[in-house]
Amino acid sequence: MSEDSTPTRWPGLTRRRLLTRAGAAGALGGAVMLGGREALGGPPPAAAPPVLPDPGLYCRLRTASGNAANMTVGSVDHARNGFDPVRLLTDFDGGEVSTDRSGRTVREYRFTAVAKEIEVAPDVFFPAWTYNERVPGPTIRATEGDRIRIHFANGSEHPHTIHFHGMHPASMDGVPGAGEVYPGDEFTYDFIAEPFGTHLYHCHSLPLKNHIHRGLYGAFIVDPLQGRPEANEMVMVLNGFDTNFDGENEVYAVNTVAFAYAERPIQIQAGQLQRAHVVNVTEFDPINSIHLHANFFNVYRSGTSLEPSEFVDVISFMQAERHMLEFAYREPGRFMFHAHQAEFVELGWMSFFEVI
Ligand SMILES: [Cu+2]
Repeated sequence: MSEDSTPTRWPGLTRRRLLTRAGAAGALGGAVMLGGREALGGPPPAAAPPVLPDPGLYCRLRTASGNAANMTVGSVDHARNGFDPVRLLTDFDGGEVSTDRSGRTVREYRFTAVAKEIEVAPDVFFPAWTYNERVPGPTIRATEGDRIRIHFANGSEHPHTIHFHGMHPASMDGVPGAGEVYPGDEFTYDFIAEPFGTHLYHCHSLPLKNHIHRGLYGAFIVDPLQGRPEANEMVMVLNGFDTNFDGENEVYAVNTVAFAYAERPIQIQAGQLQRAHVVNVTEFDPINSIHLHANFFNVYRSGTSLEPSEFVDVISFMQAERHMLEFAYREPGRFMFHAHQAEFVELGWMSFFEVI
């Protein structure tokens, strides 16, 4: 299979067909085949139209030996995308900082909505709608009580908003009628960052799921006034991409690119406290999850407490649900973490920590 074939957008490829094709392709390996059949509850009915081989698919997926990890073949051009999942992990944006007359910290941001084609897996492109040409949008980070001012310009062809999960006046809610911005217009969202926690923002124009799944979302982290113990912090936005617009995701990821941290494991130190802000924005599937191998983590639901509520090794997320997780690895080694829905794993949501 040639690697230099023209990138396709898989116009006729549904997730059902993708999985069926995977099942039909012995070369792909058992994990993908089993996953496809389990996910579909059996082979397609006899009356189903014939499934033709997708010329690029077999090249793009493989089952790696060693860690039994599904991965993609080839790599995504992060420079072309303009963002790199490895950098997104720790790319916290405190904005342009000033102080108002009362002594309050003010953090200002400039967001622009623009359409941009992004590569979500090698040679798999998605016509995204973005904040500042990246998916997810910038990770806004503030301390509770800071004033947030987001100057939002709409450089796209559709109306959009920025709706924050947090506390704010109705006029700042970022919904149709309160902060919706038409193409070419601008609006400034202005509110106090509260409560502390791991939050998110997303477009709230209609139809809602279409605007969200196109890529208009990001993390919004508000730190408690008293701070938290020193840790290595990272942001993980769980997302999916319906690349053929059939109402189902074909690709799943953490921070947009399928298998990004399987290709390049996240380097962390043994014994060091890790703090992950995990936000689920996956549309079309009612639930997502995260599971760490060989370890357990403390859960701070929505990041809104200073004390953990659970100590587990897997936790689920509804859309917009988020958890702050804290954990440490005792010994060096390579440890998987992934969704515990096997289908999501096979379609991109599989990652590693490289503990050194
Ligand atoms: Cu929108």
